Amino acid sequence: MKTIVAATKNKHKIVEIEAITSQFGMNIIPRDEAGVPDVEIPETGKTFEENSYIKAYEIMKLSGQITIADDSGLVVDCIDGAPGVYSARFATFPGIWPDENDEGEEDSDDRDNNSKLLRLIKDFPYEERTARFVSVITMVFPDGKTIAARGTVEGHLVLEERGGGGFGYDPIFIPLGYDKTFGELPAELKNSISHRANALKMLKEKLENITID
Ligand code: ITT
Repeated sequence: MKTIVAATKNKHKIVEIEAITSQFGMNIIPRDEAGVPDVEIPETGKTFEENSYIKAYEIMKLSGQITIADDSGLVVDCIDGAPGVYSARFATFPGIWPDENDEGEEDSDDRDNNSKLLRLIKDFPYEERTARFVSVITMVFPDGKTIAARGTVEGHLVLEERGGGGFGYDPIFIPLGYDKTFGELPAELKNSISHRANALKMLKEKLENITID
């Protein structure tokens, strides 16, 4: 397999994607190392699949190389699936579950996103605080051929942040079958059961069934 460009600008995702794919012998390089200029790709899609394709296709055009993108997020059942595709922008995206503490900044950081989510779910009992992480990985080849794979991991949310590992919503997410959050569990464990791991494993299976020039 040739070198594959990762379309993401999120350093945590890069580390996880490299750790997971190194086990299948894929050689991933971040977009900046592939000479891709520091442009923002607008995520205008309404689904993880649409946004994942937009990012992979645009970065493939700029790099001229096989590219993968990850579009991911947390889907929380008791608040109608929010933040979903708006996970990275939850605390500041206009009109998405607005709350009086929103500051109206362009980018939201993990702490603001987590505190907004915790305010919204605080009155729900544990058994109703079910959620899943979703990752859609799309691989686009220079000839336009596209392969996409969706991975999920189910779990529950806790009402205070626990652990300093991972990123994003990890400190409040307990994967099903465990009693610790992704922020507390070792990175190797997260990388063996996560939504991203499941999507990348499925992508690998799909790649084994197609012919690549
Ligand atoms: P790129 O678009 O450059 O890849 P991004 O962080 O903006 O980076 P997304 O639009 O896919 O990526 O948003 C993903 C958000 O979902 C991320 O910022 C976290 O808030 C959340 N998320 C995704 N995977 C996660 C994980 O493994 N652990 C915790 N939070 C996660």
